[in-house]
Amino acid sequence: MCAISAFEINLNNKKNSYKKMKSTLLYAIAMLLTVNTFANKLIIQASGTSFTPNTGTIQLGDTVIFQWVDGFHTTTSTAVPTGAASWDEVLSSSATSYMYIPTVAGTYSYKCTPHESMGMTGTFTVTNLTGVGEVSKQDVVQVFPNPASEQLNIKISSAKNFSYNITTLDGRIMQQTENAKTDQLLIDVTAYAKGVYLININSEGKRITKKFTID
Ligand SMILES: [Cu+2]
Repeated sequence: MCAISAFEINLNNKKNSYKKMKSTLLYAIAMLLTVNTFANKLIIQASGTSFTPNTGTIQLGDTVIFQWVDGFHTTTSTAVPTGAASWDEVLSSSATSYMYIPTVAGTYSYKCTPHESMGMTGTFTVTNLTGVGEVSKQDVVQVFPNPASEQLNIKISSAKNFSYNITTLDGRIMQQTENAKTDQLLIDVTAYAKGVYLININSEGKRITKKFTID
């Protein structure tokens, strides 16, 4: 939102280049919408005797990917927030990545079991969705039935403009829509393969991610 304010000031100062600035502004808004539409990834590489980066902050709905670079390692949780899943996975030439999607905000600590004594540990922090307002409450968006097989209902109790996309767990976009304005969506999922998907809903700069299953 700061970027938009800066552009607005520029618009007032340079009226003769108004048209050019306007198209730049629209482009910037389009880019913001595009960026907000995707869940982010925190990629943590395991190499030598360290994780890189070994700290980081992400939002709920983002994905953590541990990537093997060399050697033999594990990624093993040592502390997770209450209600979050722990993990213990090998990272080696035959298991080169492990993906973890936090479902609870808080601080997560992990280690590499063989190299813990050499300081091969790390943490990441998962924050609730950015922005202020009621839309960050999980019950504002209902996705049902779950699991679904033919149609998915999305009910949004604050009928604001929103955009959404549906992705696979590894981030492949199944479909996306900008500027929906309704309190209920009916999505045809008959063409979806069985599995777990994420629906990311953006409304006024806030994001909610819900997981659902197709069976
Ligand atoms: Cu290691």
